[in-house]
Amino acid sequence: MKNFLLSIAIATIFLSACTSNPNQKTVQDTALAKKSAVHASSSPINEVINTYLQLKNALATDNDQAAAAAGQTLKTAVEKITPSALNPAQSKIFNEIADDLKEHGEHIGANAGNIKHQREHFEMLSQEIYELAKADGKSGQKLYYDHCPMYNNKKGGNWISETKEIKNPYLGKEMVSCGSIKEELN
Ligand SMILES: [Cu+2]
Repeated sequence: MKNFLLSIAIATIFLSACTSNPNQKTVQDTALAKKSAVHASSSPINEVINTYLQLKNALATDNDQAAAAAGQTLKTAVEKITPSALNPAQSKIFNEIADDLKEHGEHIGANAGNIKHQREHFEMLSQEIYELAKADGKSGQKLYYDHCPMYNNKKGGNWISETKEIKNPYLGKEMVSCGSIKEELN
């Protein structure tokens, strides 16, 4: 009973933290649009990460078509990587997750019209991109590891972002500013 009451209290805190304000959102959207330009980079790992960021931004605006296109691009970007060209830390992680990255890219690419399923793959993909981004520590690109407490019936979900502002790829326009920064990378 005590635990039950505690979880209600926690849920209430999350709910109030995530209440969307339509007026505020418009101002935020404009500010975010100006800041969302993704850094260009020559590193093959960065190409994968930047494609992931495009996918994340598509999901944050509920754009399943753009998400599908980014998913396909991500798969292609992963296929282009030669593991031997990476540094040892990167290539170890890459070899472990390459097949999963391609699978998630493929499923997201094939599921325009089913954004719920795209987001399921995105949640798993985000964990792998997090590990890859950590192994890519010298890229110089500032990234944020964000957390949404509400996704998937409050099991929560994480994602990587290039902006300090929260743009929630799981809840989209409904509650785009819901979430918090867990960790800053690079
Ligand atoms: Cu699938």
